[in-house]
Amino acid sequence: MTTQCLNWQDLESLTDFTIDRVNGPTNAQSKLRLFGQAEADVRVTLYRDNHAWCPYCQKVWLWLEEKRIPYRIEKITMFCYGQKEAWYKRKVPSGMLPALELDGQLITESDDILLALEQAFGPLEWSLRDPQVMPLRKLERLLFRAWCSWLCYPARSQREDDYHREQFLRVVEDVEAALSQTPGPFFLDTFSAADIIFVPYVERMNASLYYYKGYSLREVNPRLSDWFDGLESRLTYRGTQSDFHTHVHDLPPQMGGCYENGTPEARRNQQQVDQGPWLGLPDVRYPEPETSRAEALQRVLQHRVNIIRVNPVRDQPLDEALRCALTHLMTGETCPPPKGTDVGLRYLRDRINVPRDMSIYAAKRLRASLEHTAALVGDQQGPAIPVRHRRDQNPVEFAPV
Ligand SMILES: N[C@@H](CCC(=O)N[C@@H](CS)C(=O)NCC(=O)O)C(=O)O
Repeated sequence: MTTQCLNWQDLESLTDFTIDRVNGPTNAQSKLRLFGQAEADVRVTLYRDNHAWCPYCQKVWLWLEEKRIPYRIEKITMFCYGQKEAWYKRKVPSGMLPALELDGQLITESDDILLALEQAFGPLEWSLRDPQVMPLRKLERLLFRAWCSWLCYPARSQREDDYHREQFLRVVEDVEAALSQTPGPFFLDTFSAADIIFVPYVERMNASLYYYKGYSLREVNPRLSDWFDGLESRLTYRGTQSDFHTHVHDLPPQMGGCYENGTPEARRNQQQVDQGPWLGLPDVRYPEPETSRAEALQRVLQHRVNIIRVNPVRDQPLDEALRCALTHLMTGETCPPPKGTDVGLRYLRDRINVPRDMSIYAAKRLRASLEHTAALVGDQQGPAIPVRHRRDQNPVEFAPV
């Protein structure tokens, strides 16, 4: 059914989504985490990247959340999407992330940070230096290198691509064997620092190989599949979890390039990740929460002035088009947007970031409504997502208004 789109006030009345960012579940928007303790108990400040793209930051972030250590969060701009804050460069001249202050002492390098945190607060089940964890850390580095060799260099022939694929799959077999040493889904008897070491890059491998190489890590490896399911049973992980669309477009500038192999599977996967349908992608398996649409709406309402200002279409037509998409999101009713706004709706569809902006299902629902609404007036895609930098994502454009 075609209908008139709702106004902003009507839309506001359709969401009461709220979470406790200080004491509630892990989420990317928090600036302070207390876990029920007093602010005076905070001994830690984590400096992490504004968009939650940095894998090393995710490692420390997840560790602090699992241990429920009270901490403050300062968000820093990465070189690939904007200018590094001068005050941060005075603190950390290289500008590298993450960094952490513990009782006023600055620590850089994610593994050193975790070791210092272990010393202050005790290990997350097993220390990084535990003889059971050390070989797993080595295995993670082997997997990382095999992934880079396959993804981050252009293959001169199909044979060369196949060779790197086989090398990677050999290490994956070792990972499967390591995971099968315990009856549960995790590397050791319970979720621990050993899993945290693997989380950031295995999440990025799952996304990037699906998209650029047509290889579905999570679907074809039973132990890794169980491992992902085990991670997703934890609210801590869900709060840091990204999605395929975000990763496949944040990795190229960070890795210095990601190279596709042109297989029919890769082409099909690229089409789905970029243009939907987003539900059903193997980037998430836990059931969709009832609040996903209300969450997406609440997040757009919070930033709508900037969302409209930075859009290539802008102003009144985009304002109306966005309300059409949000009406579809919340009511399921089709609202044709003004002519020529398909580009603007797709521009936004391509720039929703998980978990920076919202959680994974909220983003899938919002992308679907933006695409559904755009398709009513045209098939023009938005400007291509840059691959050498992501200055289209400069956070200064989203400073609070
Ligand atoms: N070995 C370091 C690596 C950290 C690292 O490479 N950080 C990157 C982001 S993933 C960085 O901060 N680069 C500077 C920037 O992109 O602004 C660690 O484990 O902490």
